[in-house]
Amino acid sequence: FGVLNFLRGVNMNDQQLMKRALKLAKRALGRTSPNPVVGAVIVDKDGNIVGEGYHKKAGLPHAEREALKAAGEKARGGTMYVTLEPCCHYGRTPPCTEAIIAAGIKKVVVAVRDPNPKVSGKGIEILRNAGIEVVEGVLAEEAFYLNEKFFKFIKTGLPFISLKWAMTVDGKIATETYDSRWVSGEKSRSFVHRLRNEYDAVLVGAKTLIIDNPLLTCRIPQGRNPYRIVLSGSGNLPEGLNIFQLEKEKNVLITASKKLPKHVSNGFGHIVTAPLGENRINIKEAFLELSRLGIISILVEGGAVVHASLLQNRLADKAYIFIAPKIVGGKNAPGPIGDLKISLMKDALPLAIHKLRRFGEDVFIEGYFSGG
Ligand code: AOF
Ligand code: ZN
Repeated sequence: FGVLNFLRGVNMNDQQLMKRALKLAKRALGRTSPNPVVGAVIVDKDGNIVGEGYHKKAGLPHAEREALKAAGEKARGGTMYVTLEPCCHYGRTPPCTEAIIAAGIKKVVVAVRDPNPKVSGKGIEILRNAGIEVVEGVLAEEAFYLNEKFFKFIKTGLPFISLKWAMTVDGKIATETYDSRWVSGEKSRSFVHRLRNEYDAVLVGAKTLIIDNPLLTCRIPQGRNPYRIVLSGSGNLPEGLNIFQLEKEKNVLITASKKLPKHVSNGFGHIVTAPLGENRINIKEAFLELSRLGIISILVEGGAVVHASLLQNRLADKAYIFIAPKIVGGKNAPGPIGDLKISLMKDALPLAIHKLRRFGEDVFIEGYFSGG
């Protein structure tokens, strides 16, 4: 995922129009999986916006077709700004390149190439061969990060995995008695709900599920609940958990057990039985299965053992870290990451910091792991 820099020589107008297309795409964040979010804007030869559109859901028309439909005849001779290279294949929907050519679009400005091997440069080539001018790389970096989940998934078949934790400045996610309500402040916690709205699934380990008994829902206006994935090797979960009160279809259990207690098999709409590897669940195999449900991104909300095994298996891509200006101390108070079998500092896993900001009193870090 190297940093993209195609921005030289791009005029402001192109950037502003692409920004508008990105904004349209963002409306559907968390709604289009396993497809990307895409936005498109069409301007006529005088630069007036004549059509806009975005991709709303997998199986529905692509952004380009939505914008073309909105523009109608006014698209002829115009320029399309689109956040992802137009597709040229028959998927659930027909190729956008055909629609763009048929509509008489003269120029297409693309933010990033589509990493989908069925497209990947071929869409642009088809447009050029049809005599359409194509400009690439306008706001490429923004467009890449907007679809980072899709980029990872389409290249690897694995979901994009983010670890999220809140800790005190002395690195504790709870006190010695495992009290953790709350480490971070209100603003941090409401940001987590925005993340839940954009990720296909939230995942927790059995221990966290039992101790915290969380709902794992998205509580913002117009939000939608992600799938709730529980990782439990034994499948031995108590009755009466809060998630059992919620929509069963969205509860997913990953387990190694083939014999589950009745209340557990009844409590989950989907059960992924993963093979045991080195007396731990083979998480990677289980994750590959999740694309069946359209899950291409997972927000992992603890605990320490789950975080550690995802890091050890090189499955984690990103971290969202909230640091609260509080100290609780305690030799036995838990930290965010379990054992990684690292004894020397030189073997520490690096985190590339991408964003730093504050939520109220808290400090917030967004960073990437390498090799994810
Ligand atoms: C989208 N929305 O606006 C664009 C996409 O199965 P299909 O026909 O929906 O095709 C999905 C692929 O189309 C997707 O993986 C990506 O490569 C390409 N572009 N997809 O869902 C869009 N422009
Ligand atoms: Zn398309």
